[in-house]
Amino acid sequence: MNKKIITSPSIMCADLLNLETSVKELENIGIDALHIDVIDASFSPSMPLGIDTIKRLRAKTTLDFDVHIMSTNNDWFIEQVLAIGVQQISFHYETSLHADRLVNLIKRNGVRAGLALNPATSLSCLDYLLPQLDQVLLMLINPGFAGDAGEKQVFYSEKKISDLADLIRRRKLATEIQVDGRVSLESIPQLIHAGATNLVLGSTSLYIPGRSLQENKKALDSSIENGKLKMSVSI
Ligand code: S6P
Ligand code: MG
Repeated sequence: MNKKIITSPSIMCADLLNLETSVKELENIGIDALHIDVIDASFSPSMPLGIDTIKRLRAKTTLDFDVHIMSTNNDWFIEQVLAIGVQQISFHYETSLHADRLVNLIKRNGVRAGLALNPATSLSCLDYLLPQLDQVLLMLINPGFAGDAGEKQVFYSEKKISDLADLIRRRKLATEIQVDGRVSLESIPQLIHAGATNLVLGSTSLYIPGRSLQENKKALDSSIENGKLKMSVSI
């Protein structure tokens, strides 16, 4: 199996004072979607991007917008980003009273729907919703704390990814597995081998400080190739 690995740079790791230029650079090096973190400061203590910034960015690029909502008020944020015109929305299971209803709302608007899970959240919450989801976003760090250098990827990342990949395979679904949080050049081969199909790229891959975006992209491509190789050898 040679499944495409989707690359989703996390825009909050780009130069926030020169967003338009940063997005043009990403267009030039070739990536699949912009991962846009919407954090409300209540879910976790940060707020990198506001709704109006995302709205203005929409006018500047045709790249797909892959929105990751980290909020205690999913209904409001989902309505806001639907109005902007985005291609995929993931929201957190942990803050959803009516997850099924929100998935239906997103899909009714012709947008791909994803459910995001905190590292410690069990996959059992997917029992009934999985067939309706376009992707499951597995957080590999505690969401919203990416700026904290002490925040490490959880040790059970690969186990959780491969458990989810098994579940998807057994149920004959095509759900993407997006991984987010310290998805580093070093860990990417193992994450792909475990079953990750969509990589959120931040300070440990595409935005490693002190190197150009082009240099990081080259290293990223080879890391992804290593992951695919690892996978084909073990089949
Ligand atoms: C915040 C958010 C993430 C980060 C990403 C950064 O938790 O959901 O998308 O932006 O984790 O990547 P890295 O490689 O710096 O951890
Ligand atoms: Mg994210």
